[in-house]
Amino acid sequence: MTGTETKQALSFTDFKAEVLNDYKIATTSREASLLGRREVLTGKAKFGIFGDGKEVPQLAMAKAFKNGDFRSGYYRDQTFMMAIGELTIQQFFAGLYGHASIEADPMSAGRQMGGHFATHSLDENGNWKNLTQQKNSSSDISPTAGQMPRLLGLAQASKIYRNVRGIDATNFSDNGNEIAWGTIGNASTSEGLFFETINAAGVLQVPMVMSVWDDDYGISVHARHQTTKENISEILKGFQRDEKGKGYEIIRAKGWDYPELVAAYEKAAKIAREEHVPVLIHVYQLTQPQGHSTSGSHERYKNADRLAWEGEFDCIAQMKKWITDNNIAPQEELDAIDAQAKADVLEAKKAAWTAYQNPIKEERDGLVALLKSIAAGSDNGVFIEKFIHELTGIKEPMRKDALVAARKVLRLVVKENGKQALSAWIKNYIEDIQPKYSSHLYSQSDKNIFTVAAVAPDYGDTPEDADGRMIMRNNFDALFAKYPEALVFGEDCGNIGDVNQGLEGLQEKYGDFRICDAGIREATIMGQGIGMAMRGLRPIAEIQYLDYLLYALQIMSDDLATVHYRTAGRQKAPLIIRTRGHRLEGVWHSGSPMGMIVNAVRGINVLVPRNMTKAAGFYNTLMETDEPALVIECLNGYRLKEKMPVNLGEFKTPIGVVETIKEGTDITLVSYGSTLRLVEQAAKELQEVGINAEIIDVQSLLPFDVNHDIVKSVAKTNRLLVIDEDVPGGGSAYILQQIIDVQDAYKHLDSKPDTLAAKEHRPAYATDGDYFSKPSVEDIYEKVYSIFNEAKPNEFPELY
Ligand SMILES: Cc1ncc(C[n+]2csc(CCOP(=O)(O)OP(=O)(O)O)c2C)c(N)n1
Ligand SMILES: [Mg+2]
Repeated sequence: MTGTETKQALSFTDFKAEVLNDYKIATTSREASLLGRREVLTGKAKFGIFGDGKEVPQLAMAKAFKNGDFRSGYYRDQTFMMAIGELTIQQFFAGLYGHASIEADPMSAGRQMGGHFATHSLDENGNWKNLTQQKNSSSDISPTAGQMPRLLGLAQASKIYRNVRGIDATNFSDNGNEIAWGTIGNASTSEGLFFETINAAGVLQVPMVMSVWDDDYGISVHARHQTTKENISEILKGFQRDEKGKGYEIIRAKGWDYPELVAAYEKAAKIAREEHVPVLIHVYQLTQPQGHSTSGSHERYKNADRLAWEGEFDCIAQMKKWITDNNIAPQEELDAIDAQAKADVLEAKKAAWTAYQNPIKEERDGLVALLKSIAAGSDNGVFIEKFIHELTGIKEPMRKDALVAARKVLRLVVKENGKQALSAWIKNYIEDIQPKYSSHLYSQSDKNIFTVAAVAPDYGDTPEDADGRMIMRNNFDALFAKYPEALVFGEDCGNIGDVNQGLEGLQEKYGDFRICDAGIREATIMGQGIGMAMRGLRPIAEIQYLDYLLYALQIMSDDLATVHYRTAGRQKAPLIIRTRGHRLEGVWHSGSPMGMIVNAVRGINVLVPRNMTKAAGFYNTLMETDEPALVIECLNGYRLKEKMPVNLGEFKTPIGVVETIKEGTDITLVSYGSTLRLVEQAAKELQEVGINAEIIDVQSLLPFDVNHDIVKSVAKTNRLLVIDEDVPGGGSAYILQQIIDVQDAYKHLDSKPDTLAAKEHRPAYATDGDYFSKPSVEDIYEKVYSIFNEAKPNEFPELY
């Protein structure tokens, strides 16, 4: 044998091994889907959504996917996760069962339904791992196209790492060579988030490879109802880069054609990685052998012809045919792989089930032993025995079964000796188990917000007054100098330094990668921030006005607020969102929808500073933490004078701590943001009639008054009024719930705890619109006065 022959022989062996290994992954993945569906139909798992029919393109994508790269995709990608070595069959089933353990189900510790994938960016202490040494997947979310905004940021991070000097990229990037790989279903491309992201990535020229898995359907709805011309790559043709300008490389590949797919992904990766040009791969002619999910069957909406075509063009069947037609391996060898896959999946499934059930059974057995001993000494022994019988009779127990029984039995023994032990068992059990379902909504690392100490602004020997916006600007200057990984972007942020000039001149100083204009596209501005924060940068995403946060609120709520929680602490996105609002002019520049926001974004800190120094202090604090936050600056505060601190970038407003801005004895007035100036004025006027109000600035809505200082004030004044500019029952109701319910302030009240909010409608335009829409100084005065009129009518006769 000559040298060349040996080489060729070896390379064919290698080639064959690689193809067969791919085939094995595909067929194993398929078997997992088939068995997974059965697990749901027999009641062992609750819901199943699988990747069958999409296996082969994912093998091709996995081949081109390198260490350091990121995926942002959706629930069909199990084969890809298996191919990159980040999902075992046992883990697949652990996820399906909802095994609440990060070791058993590394995707989400059982928090997400199966089919939602993730890798670990953080270790168990919340510290970054080296992301350049592993293959990364950002954690999936269920809202269709919700993976798109973050994808943009994941890709943009490479651009920043390649172009901005001075950032310590050790854990995050090798000169920006990483690709962010997106996947989406054909029907989900109908969402606005898809188009917004596609356009933004074209503008930004980021290394993003976007795959559309096109199976012609979105559940039962055919492409003719989804996509113009039923063809996403056809209608995106205008994005193709050409002599007229930069854009995309658009590639089409058939979903069952293994060599075509491998070539397509190789080409796409080269373009994106080397040139930082986004690529769209439209993978068409895919199928869905078992229909959309376990909640229905596709025979209801696919006709016989379609079903027959899907059978023939099933990507695995076609791959098999290609292997045999090209004499890479004989049919028998592939059949043997199929048989092995079946056996492997069955075995891994059993192992996952046992691992999932064993601890639950042990916990239940512990309870049963305790209940037996309690029953023996109880007057209600027979009834308790019945619970024991039922509990032990459950073949596949849940934790819920044990707790329900324990809590019901507790009622039976509440007056007996057995109570003590059972009540202790229940308390310990909940204390032990609850974190499995509730931990990591916020950071539990040593960089959580409570680890940063407050630092007061230092005004030096000769304090100077300045416009609020100058304090903001000078403080940002100090922050950008201190943190090379910090960057800000938003509408009008770059060239003019934001609409209120809080970033004036900083683009010239720090360059247009760090101080950057963005298109008018709030959701993807948010996504840029989420994705870049997930890759170690410290983005500040600016939403120009609070009223327009709604465009981004969905992605804040679904993605940013949940990322740490839904990965049980293994991913984070310490994004700072900067916006301005509360009070200016007209329906869309005066909103203060704080109730909506705090109720939509548990998992994000929500900060409402009353002036620019407080706001700047929040940014300084946040840069030292690893938590996401929304900071709402007062829209009408940029031209108001404040003293200029000398310790710019260093003074820190503590988070979750209220501030008493006026001491008083008669009533506690609680407010935040722009409204406080009116409250202060009203308090002055109330003083004239002998009502001495205490004013508390909440400052931080999430978290809320962690030291419970407000109740201490109410204990002193015995009266409480909460004032804000949201609708009635909005932010003020939230605050009242915190004070009355969480802090138990009702014990100290001599008058009804009250709220004063804006009108139910949006604020009308101009001075009178404002006066008749939002609480005014007179409204606040009269509300407080009426509380005293009720308590002491002689002293405070009624006004009306
Ligand atoms: C915002 C939103 N709307 C509706 C749904 C329910 N839903 C889940 S998957 C799906 C169809 C998606 O079809 P496609 O994008 O083609 O992906 P495929 O399942 O076909 O791979 C729908 C409507 C959802 N998850 N999110
Ligand atoms: Mg589809």
